[in-house]
Amino acid sequence: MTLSVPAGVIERYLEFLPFADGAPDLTIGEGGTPLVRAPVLEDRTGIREVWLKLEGCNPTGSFKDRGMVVAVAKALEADARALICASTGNTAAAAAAYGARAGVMTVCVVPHGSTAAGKLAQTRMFGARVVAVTGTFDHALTIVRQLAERDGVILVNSVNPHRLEGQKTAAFEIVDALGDAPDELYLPVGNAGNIAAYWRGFVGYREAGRATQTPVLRGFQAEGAAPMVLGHPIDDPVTQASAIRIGNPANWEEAAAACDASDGSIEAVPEAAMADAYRLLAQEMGVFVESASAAGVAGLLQRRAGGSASPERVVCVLTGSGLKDPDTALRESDDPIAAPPDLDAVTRVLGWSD
Ligand code: AN7
Repeated sequence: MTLSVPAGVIERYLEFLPFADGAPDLTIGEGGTPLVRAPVLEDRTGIREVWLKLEGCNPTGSFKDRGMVVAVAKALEADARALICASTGNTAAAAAAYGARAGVMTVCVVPHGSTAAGKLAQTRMFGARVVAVTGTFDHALTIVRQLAERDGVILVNSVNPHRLEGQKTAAFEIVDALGDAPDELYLPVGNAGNIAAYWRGFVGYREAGRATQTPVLRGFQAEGAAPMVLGHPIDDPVTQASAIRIGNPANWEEAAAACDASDGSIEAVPEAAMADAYRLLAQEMGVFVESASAAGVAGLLQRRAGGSASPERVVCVLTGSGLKDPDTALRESDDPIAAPPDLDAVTRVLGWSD
């Protein structure tokens, strides 16, 4: 009997990816993430179908793995000596994992004190060299762009075109699962790579005759870190959602063009709305995401409350796992109830005594 081995995104979508000489042998099992219905959101919004794309189920717990596997495979083709990235955490974890897998040194420059614990733990365990700068993500990106001018040092941020090529595979999976593109796609926007990548994917599939339509793109930035909503970069982005604390998105132009072409929008969501969506996803849907990932759901609820026209089928992209950021989860949830180790005491603290 032949066992079928789950392939990664390169093998599954090779014809749409930039590998002229066949698939490189690199995967940690990225892609193939669940797409699940969200009846709670259908009830709340009146939309016939609301689907959640659980990108936290990727090997390192975020959507970044899709782009990183392609970027690192291309870096190997180019005889990379080192990979380098700036990151709010998830790019770093993905770069470090694929760097480890490929046997290439990885350097990650992160903003000091604002990288979620799970992301740092992963990145360190994968053996990356981590530099924490006393500044923002935007400072870190400026620095790594310059370091990447050195021989053999490959920048694996989403300004690396291969990253977005890999990330577009998420759009393919959605169409493959639903039979066509949804009417609207909701997702958080930080460096604005993912929204651009989805657009590439949906357009590519339509051009290949695999979908009849492309979705309206609905991107959401945190209110205190919303340069694309304000229309200018900001020096000091502020949000609890550290993944998207970015003041000058590197993919601004491509993302804005994609949004316009889709007849879509980039809007701001308040902190409280993101926190509500973060808890709602966990407590009523059993889906534990990191807080940035809840921005798309917060945006969906905000638009419906504003009375916007109702699409029939929407997908919310949940970009990262809740395990990435245990500190926020512990802050936003109930403390355990302390009790001595006996039945009566536990019964009493539960309020179950007769
Ligand atoms: C969970 O890891 O920028 O708009 O350095 O981690 O494509 O940047 C992360 C971004 C959304 C925003 N959700 O995506 C990084 C980084 C999560 C994220 C985004 C990020 P882009």
